[in-house]
Amino acid sequence: TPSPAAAPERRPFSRVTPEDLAFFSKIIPGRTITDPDILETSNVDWLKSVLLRPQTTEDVSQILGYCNSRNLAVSPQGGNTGLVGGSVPVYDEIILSTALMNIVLNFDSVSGQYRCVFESLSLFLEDRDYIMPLDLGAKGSCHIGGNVATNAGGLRLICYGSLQGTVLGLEVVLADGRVLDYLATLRKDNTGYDLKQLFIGSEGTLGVISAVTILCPRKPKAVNVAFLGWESFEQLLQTFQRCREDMRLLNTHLKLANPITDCPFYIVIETSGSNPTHDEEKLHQFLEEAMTSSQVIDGTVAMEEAKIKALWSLRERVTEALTHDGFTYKYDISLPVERIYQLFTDMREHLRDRAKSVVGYGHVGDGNLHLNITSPTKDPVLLASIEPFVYEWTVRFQGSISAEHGLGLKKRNYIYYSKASLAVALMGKIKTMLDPKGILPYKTLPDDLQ
Ligand code: FAD
Ligand code: 2HG
Ligand code: ZN
Repeated sequence: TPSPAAAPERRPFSRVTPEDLAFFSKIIPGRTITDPDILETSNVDWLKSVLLRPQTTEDVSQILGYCNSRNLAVSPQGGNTGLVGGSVPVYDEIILSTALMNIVLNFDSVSGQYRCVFESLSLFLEDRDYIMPLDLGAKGSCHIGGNVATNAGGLRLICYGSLQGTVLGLEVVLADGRVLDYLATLRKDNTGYDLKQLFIGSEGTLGVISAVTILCPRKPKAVNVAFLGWESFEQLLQTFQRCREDMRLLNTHLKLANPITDCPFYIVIETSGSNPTHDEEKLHQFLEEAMTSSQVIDGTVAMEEAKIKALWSLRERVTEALTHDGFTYKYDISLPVERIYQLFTDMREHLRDRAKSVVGYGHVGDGNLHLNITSPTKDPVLLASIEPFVYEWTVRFQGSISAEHGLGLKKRNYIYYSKASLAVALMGKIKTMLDPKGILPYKTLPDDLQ
């Protein structure tokens, strides 16, 4: 039997013909790309596909309508920053990229409608004194459609909640090309089932998100960032958690210096508010208490933008630092917060010296551990020691095997660790209803439901 992580078998989709290419070139002239050098940037390993870059919803609708009638498989792609192999073709699926769908459609003081590259959207909002309710280390490359398709969590979730709450409406092109206009701007709207929730986190398997209405907070007048270090996880848990190994990697691989004394655990806390003097006073009071009562070893505070960015880099660039170790096995685990560190120590003990590094970091406020295990190259023996150990451990403590990255290609067959059979079967029915020919294949749902 093939391992659950192995690629699924290619399904009997049509192959792209010169006539298909001629059709695409007619709809999106100059944006139907077969040049292997350009394809390589979107496509990672496979040079057998075609890359389509629609600009409008109508373009996407025509492309999907055509692919559905021709039985051509499609892989939607945003910024290609996802970490579970969701955005790249498994075989010869057509890559439908949202890179050129980069406009702000509408903006008012409550919400805005966008199809956008994340960074341009963030800058647009900041110019108007608003911010995105979501922030993440991939902000330079990811797209808002990709963020919604993965229900990305990120660094502000504890403050503004998840996209399931801040997304007010969506426009989705269904697999057969029909356009579902669900672009509400209302805070409250209980007319029928909330269909948009089906698409938030659907990872490109139910349709292509072509526009989003999102509730954006005002830009805070005061932002303070504190970077603190602790001796023990229990002490840190009085506030929150992070781990030493990633600091060593940041120092050696990215030359990012630790601004405080070396500690076993670190945490970055950002506060935002409307009154700089008042906020600063409150933060200092909190820090004083933390220094005395929860035995913070050392800490530093930033109020000016450059230092705030520098402190956040220590957190946001761990993923990048890890790539310098060679190959990384990545796990994105949700757990009751007091268990987070135990999974890390149990894994380290379980693996002994088989891994190069076992690194634990994440979003302690959300009970989300990013457990990353590196090795110089891909190592099937190491992988067999990690899995299913990590999933079984997670289930034993009522956790989830994907907190915020989704299942994509890599984790699709592990869904049963976190969801009951009936729930997965219902997901399969929804998939069949929205994509009856299965032209958005291979991802998120297990092979038996593809
Ligand atoms: P892609 O990677 O291109 O696609 C991701 C999935 O969504 C694929 O399955 C794809 O088919 C589908 N998709 C993309 N666009 C659409 C669309 N318009 N309609 C339908 N389906 C679509 N994730 C977090 O949750 N929190 C973090 O803090 C975080 N930090 C990160 C830091 C770094 C350095 C990196 C590299 C990644 C990080 N991620 C994080 C993971 C990743 O950035 C997010 O999952 C992000 O939301 C993906 O957006 P994208 O545009 O790159 O999508
Ligand atoms: C983060 O929080 C991202 O930095 C990426 O979700 C986590 O690389 C990872 O494991
Ligand atoms: Zn994360």
